[in-house]
Amino acid sequence: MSQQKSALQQVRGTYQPKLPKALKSGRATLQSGEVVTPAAHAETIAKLFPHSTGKPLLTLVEGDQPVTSAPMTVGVVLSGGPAPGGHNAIAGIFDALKAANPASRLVGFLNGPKGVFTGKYKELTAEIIAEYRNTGGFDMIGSGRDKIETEEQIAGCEKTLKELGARALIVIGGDDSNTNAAILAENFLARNVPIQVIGLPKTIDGDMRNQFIEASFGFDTAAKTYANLVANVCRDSASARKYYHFIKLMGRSASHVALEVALQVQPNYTIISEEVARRNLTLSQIVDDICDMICRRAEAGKNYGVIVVPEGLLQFVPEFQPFFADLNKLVHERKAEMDALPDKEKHKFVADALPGHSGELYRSLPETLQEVLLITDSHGNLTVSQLETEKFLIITVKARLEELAAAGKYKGKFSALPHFFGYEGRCAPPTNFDADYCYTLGYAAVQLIIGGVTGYTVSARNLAAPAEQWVMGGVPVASMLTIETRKGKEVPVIEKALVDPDDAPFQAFAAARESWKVEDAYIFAGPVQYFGPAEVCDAPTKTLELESKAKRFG
Ligand code: FBP
Repeated sequence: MSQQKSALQQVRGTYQPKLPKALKSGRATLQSGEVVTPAAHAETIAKLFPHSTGKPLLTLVEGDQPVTSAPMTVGVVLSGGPAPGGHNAIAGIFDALKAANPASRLVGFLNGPKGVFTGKYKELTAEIIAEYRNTGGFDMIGSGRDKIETEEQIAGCEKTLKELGARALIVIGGDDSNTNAAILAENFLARNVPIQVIGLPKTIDGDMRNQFIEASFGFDTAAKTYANLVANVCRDSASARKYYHFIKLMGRSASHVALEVALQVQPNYTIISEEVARRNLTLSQIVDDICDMICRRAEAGKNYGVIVVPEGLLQFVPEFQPFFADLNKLVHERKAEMDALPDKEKHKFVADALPGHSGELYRSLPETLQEVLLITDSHGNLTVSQLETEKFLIITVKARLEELAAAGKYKGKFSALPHFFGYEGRCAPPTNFDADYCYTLGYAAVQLIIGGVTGYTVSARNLAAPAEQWVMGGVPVASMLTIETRKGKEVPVIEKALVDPDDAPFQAFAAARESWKVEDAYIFAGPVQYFGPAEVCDAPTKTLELESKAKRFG
């Protein structure tokens, strides 16, 4: 990385993240609460995680004694896609370790979980940490999408951690990575290996959340960064008045990012995948609704506008659901045969091998979609970031508008441009919220380690309030697990929290969206601000604000 720093980077490097009161006091202690059990498949999960189930919720409260510890070595690993604030999480871990005992050490595993089981790491010194405070990205130690799952991988982790004399491993990741942390913790507990494993909730997708973890880190910065970009496109659209912009936003299956951007910016149309599933909307119904808006805007003399599309959309469209199930099965059962074929033949092979309607649907898709649909990541997730859903929608909307024009029902001009905003936001410098939140998560993780805890994810509540009032603690990972079919097998995973159409954020969007269709009601979010009034710089997301007002988290 470049040694040169921008003026903003230099000043921002000196920002001291805010900590909640209990942590700031230096006397945080753990208070046990109720025992929590999984909402579904409780018995199966108890059998798979006998040593990690039946554990209580933990809350960090201000105690009487300063937090101290014997010198210890802790390892940290970043897992999955980057999310703004990862470096601050590591800085929080470092500072908390040193505050408890200046002789403690922090080791960073390189390039994701593989760094743990293959023993690739570096010691994180005060100088290294100082370079990365309040910066975006995961480049301090790198990340990766490998899993820690097989016996060999678990044995590799144990070997590395024992060689280092590590007391604990902190896994910074999303639902899949925290699940892996639970597997590792259970394995160590079962064999009396004295190494603790703690998870931190990371993902810009905002889908690793529940009543104990109100937000995953990185969502705030990523959504605000995209909101600024989408608002800029809205203004360009209203200025040039000649394009429809179809903007796909990252977020994997969940539409939290799209919904948050819609609430912040009020573009003309936003698709929410979870609503599509709830109302069983077919692709042609979605397209008809978009075309209806385009016709109405044309009548008002507006042949431009902005349409936001969540990247996971196709997985929620009812006619695509059996298709994805068939495809998933095929890709995993006949992978070797497929891999041996050149692309063109592979697509024909897939179309022929898929049953009935699924085969026809696959055959009807553009080649770029056909290709991407065959790729999954190491966790069995579809690589939706590469699915050009926005282009597919443009083609489909255009075809429908031509039919309407031929029938004399549409007289406008349709010129559309595709965009995809994802990588533009995942490594943005963290907002004050994420800078504070990540630092706090890291700081809290160390308190859990000192408290002797393992198999927990750091929990965070009251996040819509100022940082001083956040309530941190720990939630047993096993209590957040459910059973899902991945790569054709039933496996324990943390359930992804999708947008709930009954919750306050979607309800607020649904109540307002009709008036955004023909009016240009755009709100210009503006770039993230780091210096200035708290209402500008420290504001939580609309999602958190609305949920907190509706007392979603009680
Ligand atoms: P995770 O936080 O779950 O790792 O994913 C974040 C994300 O940005 C998703 O929104 C996106 O679909 C995916 O990563 C893309 O990552 P990749 O480029 O590795 O496919």
